[in-house]
Amino acid sequence: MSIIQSVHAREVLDSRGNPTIDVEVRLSDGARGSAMVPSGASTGSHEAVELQDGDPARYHGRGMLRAISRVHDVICPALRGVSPFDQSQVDGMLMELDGTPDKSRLGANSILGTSMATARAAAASLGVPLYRYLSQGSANLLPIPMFNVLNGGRHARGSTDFQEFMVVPMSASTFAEALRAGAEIHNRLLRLIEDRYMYTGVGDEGGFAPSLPSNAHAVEILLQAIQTAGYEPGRDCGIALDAAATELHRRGTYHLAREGIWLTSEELVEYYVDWVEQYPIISIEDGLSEDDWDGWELLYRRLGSKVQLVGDDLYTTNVDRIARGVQTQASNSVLIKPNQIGTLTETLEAIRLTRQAGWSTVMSHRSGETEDTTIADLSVAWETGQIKSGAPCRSERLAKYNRILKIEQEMGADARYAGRDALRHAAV
Ligand code: 2PG
Ligand code: MG
Repeated sequence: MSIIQSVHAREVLDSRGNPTIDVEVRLSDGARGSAMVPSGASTGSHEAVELQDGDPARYHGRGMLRAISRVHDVICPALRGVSPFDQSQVDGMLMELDGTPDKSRLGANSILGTSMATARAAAASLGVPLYRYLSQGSANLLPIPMFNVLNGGRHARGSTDFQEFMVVPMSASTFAEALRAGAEIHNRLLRLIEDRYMYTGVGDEGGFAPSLPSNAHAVEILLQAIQTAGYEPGRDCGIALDAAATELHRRGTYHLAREGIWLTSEELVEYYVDWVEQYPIISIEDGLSEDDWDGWELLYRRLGSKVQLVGDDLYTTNVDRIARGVQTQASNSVLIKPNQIGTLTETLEAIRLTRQAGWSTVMSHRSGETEDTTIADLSVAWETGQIKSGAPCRSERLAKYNRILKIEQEMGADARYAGRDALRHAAV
């Protein structure tokens, strides 16, 4: 059986032009696997740590040389000779080598890069695609995509307070059709924004970022784009929000700067209730901030029976935090970001726990991305049912959607598309 021969890391740049790490694992049979790690902007404070150099003379402190030396000096010698086919053993060794609860010694970036590259090398050694390797050939469910066509918050300063306005094609019967709907709507939205605001710049995730008079204007213009593209809002397409409310939270209240208002948790929950009554909103992510557990419980009581409520900063893909959410009924869905926790094994544990609770899962990219497509294969292998990877615009976003397109074609008649069924917590 083939064994790990070497682990090598290099510094590359992500979609914001910031350094990130690219790890390559080589096996004794000549097979190789490599993976690049993404990076967030609206990061939750409970996330595993991305190790950066902190040297202001290089990339303003964001260099990856320390993370690279952790791979070469600590990880590579320890993994040499280990089987790449036992992912949980490899990940367990990485966690032990790190020895901290937040992966701050080796860095979640060094660890995740190695974890993903190991899986890729193992799949390459067996000559199978990653999704098939990770599911032992059993997975055939393709996720429903959430396209972030309007960007705000930290991903597009000067645009909306809420970070993401996503369109979710619900009536499509294949992933390819859903992607077409997303692209057509994105294109119509471009025309509408051009006509009205003469501004067509995009944010970090490829969605437009006009300076709109209010947050509600974003929903209104999106509804119009859905209609002019020939789809019916609420029937064909729903709207999903990521408020990223941790970023709006200051001294116990939420600041909506666009509207010049400060809201308590209770008032913000009523704000959402109002929107859900007016608009076809099927999913709200991070409606409240990362430690506002009481606010989350209230939101769940008010909207949990008709809207998917997704915890991102709240859970940070961490089983302890998800367990607390399940116990207190804080939401009904979890956003899954491998780099928030640091290994593939822990990511899968988070998915399993979420599913056991009867909740839904959404696989997610980060705002700082690369051409790496691992999350596309993970969403299929682990049947997350949903994925968000930004707008159907900019290649680091499309790389993931295009990868799922190819997987759908490769599966042929065996492919099942999650579609509306994935949105079981949304009254659609
Ligand atoms: C989010 C993500 C991805 P970031 O908040 O869900 O869209 O953003 O990577 O900046 O945390
Ligand atoms: Mg989020």
